[in-house]
Amino acid sequence: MGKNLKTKFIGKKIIEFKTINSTNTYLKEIGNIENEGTVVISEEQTGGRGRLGRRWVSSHGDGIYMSMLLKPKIKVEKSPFITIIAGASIVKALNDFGINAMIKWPNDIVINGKKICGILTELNSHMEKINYIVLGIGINIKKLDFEEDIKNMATSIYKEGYEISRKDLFNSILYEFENLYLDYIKYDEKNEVLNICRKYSAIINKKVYIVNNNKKELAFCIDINDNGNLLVKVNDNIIEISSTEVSIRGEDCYI
Ligand code: BT5
Repeated sequence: MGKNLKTKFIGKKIIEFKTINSTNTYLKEIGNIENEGTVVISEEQTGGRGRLGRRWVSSHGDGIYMSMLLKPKIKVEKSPFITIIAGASIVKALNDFGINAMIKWPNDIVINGKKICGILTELNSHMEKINYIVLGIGINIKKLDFEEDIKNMATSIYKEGYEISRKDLFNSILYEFENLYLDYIKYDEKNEVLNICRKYSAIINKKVYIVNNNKKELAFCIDINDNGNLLVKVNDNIIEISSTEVSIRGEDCYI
């Protein structure tokens, strides 16, 4: 990994594993001593993690399991947008390879309504200062069989009829991410990210369930606003939903 990478600093150092519990957990342990841009990648994860203590199935050789270290000099409250930037860069990279992928706001990428990718952003901060952010990305590339509990909602790029080299996709995601990330942290520029998120949204103009702490509410998705938050209509009220800690589900399917 890393050959032909066109980035300025992301992936200049890549730490590769055959197996590891979780690339996010590992990078969090060394986050203070490594430079911004360091990437950890593994062939498999034995304890891959999703959000809120959920798991991420990461079987050997079937996908990309990677984490990158970021040290942006921005306010803590501006950090959730980094997940949105990651989603935009992944969906752009995939579509540029001719893969018809969409974003299920805020952190899933789907093909034909099923999840192929999840993003887990973890923050280490002290008072109002960000020490570092670990941005974890898991992508199903070749996996054909999924366990019973996720069979109906999970798929892979290959299973949906596309072929792509793991290395090309990795390089392209890092490149797209770096450009959009630098625009955001240097100039607070979000337009391109928002345009990508709107263009490839799997939920705008659709009815979905908003799931939060076991509460499930049917809502109509109107737009993603300039903060990267979702605007929905529930019983004639327009509500803004922040990207932290909610899940979205389709009316009668995953999305
Ligand atoms: C996520 O959480 O989607 C974030 C996944 C992040 C994984 C990367 S891999 C590299 C880095 N190191 C880590 O340890 N993690 C990151 P969430 O939105 O909570 O979704 C988790 C849910 O997705 C699970 O509860 C399952 O229902 C489903 N799921 C688990 N494994 C999956 C898979 N391989 N493909 C599709 N869906 C899966």
